Amino acid sequence: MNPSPAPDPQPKADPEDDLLTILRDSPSIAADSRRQAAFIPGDPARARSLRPEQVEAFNTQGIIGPFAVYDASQALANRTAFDALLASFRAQGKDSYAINGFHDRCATIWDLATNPRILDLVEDLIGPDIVAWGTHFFCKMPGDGKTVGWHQDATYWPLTPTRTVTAWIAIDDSDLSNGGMQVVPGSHRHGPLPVVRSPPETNNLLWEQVVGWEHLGKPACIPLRAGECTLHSDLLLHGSEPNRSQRRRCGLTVRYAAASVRSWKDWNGNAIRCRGEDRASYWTHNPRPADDRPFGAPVMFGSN
Ligand SMILES: O=C(O)CCC(=O)C(=O)O
Repeated sequence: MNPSPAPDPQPKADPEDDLLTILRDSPSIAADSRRQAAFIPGDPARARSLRPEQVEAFNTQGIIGPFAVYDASQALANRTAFDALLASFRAQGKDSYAINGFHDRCATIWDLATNPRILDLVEDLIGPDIVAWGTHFFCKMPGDGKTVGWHQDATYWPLTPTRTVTAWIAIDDSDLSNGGMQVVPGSHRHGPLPVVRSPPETNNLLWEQVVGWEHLGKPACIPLRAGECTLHSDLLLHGSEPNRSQRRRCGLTVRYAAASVRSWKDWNGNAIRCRGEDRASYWTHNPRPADDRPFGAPVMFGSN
């Protein structure tokens, strides 16, 4: 009997085709028809605090910084205040990521979120009408094994259009060796990217990450001294590794949106109207709390 003819060799897979197939077939919560998800560039011609080329850099890279916001003694005061907040959360049995959405109850956080220097920078990127709708300390303790999987913030936020800029304000010095945030510059221009579940062993603080992120560009980390901040787009791909050092790495993220942004899930309820106008009075305004009351349930807006 004649042996059956050998099957034609499979055409060699093109890695780019593979990536496109993976992207196309992945379960995704990234694309949502309710979200107008396209990067909205800042206007370099209208920049007042940033130089026009810094606005251009934000438009092309999706992140700019570092910016020195607090001097050494103010940075120390920020850290001391955060240490006290963390101690009270830990006394309630909570972990170092639990301080999420407490700007309505903690003057320390409210003051950080309304820092005029940061608002000046943000204004040049999203315009003069600014609300801060979320705040979250990402605090990696020494030796903390948690990662933050590669993600785009906008995926997790029921907000449209994608016009939120995050200030990542360093409470501690932050760099690659203590799990500093990494970004893929330019990735904000890909629009929403599909995500897949992360296996448990990745110890991902989020539960999933962007598929094929490693094909989208080379990761970069902007080292920050305590008191400095970066500003990043809600479509920028970013994440972080475990803290393999003995140095704590804490940063406060403040989410600033143009007041014209809308939510389809009532995420307008815990904001600070920071600057300019909110003509429709859409965003609630939390006035400055008298002191720090780090108690009660977290408002889990934007836990990523
Ligand atoms: O601080 C980190 O490691 C991640 C921060 C982050 O995911 C964010 O700013 O959205």
